[in-house]
Amino acid sequence: MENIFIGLGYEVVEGPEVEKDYYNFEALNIPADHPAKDEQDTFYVNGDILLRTQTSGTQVHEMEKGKLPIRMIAPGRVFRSDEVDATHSPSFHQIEGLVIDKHITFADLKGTLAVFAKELFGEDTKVKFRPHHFPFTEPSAEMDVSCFKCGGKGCRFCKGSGWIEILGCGMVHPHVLEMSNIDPEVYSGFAFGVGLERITLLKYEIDDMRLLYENDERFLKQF
Ligand code: 2NM
Repeated sequence: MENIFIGLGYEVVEGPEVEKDYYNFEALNIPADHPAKDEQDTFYVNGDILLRTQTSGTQVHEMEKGKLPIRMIAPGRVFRSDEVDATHSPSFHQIEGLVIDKHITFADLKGTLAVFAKELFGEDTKVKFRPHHFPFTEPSAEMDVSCFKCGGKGCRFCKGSGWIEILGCGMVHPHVLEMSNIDPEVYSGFAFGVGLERITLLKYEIDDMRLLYENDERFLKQF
């Protein structure tokens, strides 16, 4: 995935796994009463410091540097207070992307993510966008790809629908730009977030996420 975005001219930027509440939530327009901030969902070190629940904080650090345009991805480990089961782990990985420049539109988002999907799942892959809500983007969407197992006819992987949900995305909320001292009257941008384990399980037909973490060589040697 990094290579796909490097090929599109993106920079790969890493940031801290232990983060301030401000960078993980507040600067991303996530209000104090948002359910994601609950201690049931987020691991807190203390009232102000936490284990990042998304890599977006890395994007905020980059926006604050004041060097524009930005074309970056932020890969890395994130943490959520979830019980372990076949599809959940308290620690997993994401890649989030951010582009900010003059005249960036939703068409740029769609074109970029369509290229990403084709490179990852094959040239015949189709994409579709469904309206969604994220506090940090407006408008927001989820992107589905045509099922890469059955080509869209419907099978057990896509639960008969022909489509598989792959990522969340949207146009960066003007308030998010403002909070990082970027003028939303001059600049606009798009952002997206992909869960890496989810895509890995789908792509390699692995039915239990725990297999990825157990370090059993009999499993790892298959790839
Ligand atoms: C997602 C979905 C939509 C996102 C937003 C930003 C930032 F920093 F620009 F505000 N970074 N990543 C984003 C947007 C992440 O994950 C599902």
